[in-house]
Amino acid sequence: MKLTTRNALLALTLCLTPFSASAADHEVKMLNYGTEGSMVFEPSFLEVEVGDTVTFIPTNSGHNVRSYVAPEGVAAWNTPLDEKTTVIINQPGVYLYYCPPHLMMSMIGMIQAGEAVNRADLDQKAAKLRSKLVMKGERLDELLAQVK
Ligand SMILES: [Cu+2]
Repeated sequence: MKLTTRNALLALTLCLTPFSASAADHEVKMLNYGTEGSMVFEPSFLEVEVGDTVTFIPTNSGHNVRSYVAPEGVAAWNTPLDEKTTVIINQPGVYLYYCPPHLMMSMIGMIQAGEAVNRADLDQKAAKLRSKLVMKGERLDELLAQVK
């Protein structure tokens, strides 16, 4: 009897392992100067799978990450300043975030997981955000153009 239970547990473990092994972590650096200019997230656009994680790395200091658009049911994030923080992307859709100290300089980024199910909400909120981008506002248009 004991042996049967053990075998059943082992079989279950083997079944679950491929799923947990497929979740990837993606790194986004917070930079004062990057290949796309000053005050940037790099890469600024990420395509991930649902279940993946994204880790924000404070390569330079003075930055943090606040979620602005996220699919329904996702808890908002507002990471501590200068702290490496990992978020789990557990709902399909598009996530738009920014660095609060450098919003005017368009320090923004986007994550797409699966289908862009919240596209209408994204476009509506992005239009509101656009008016707050004093410099390099075209970065938002470039990110929106990458949504599939
Ligand atoms: Cu910043």
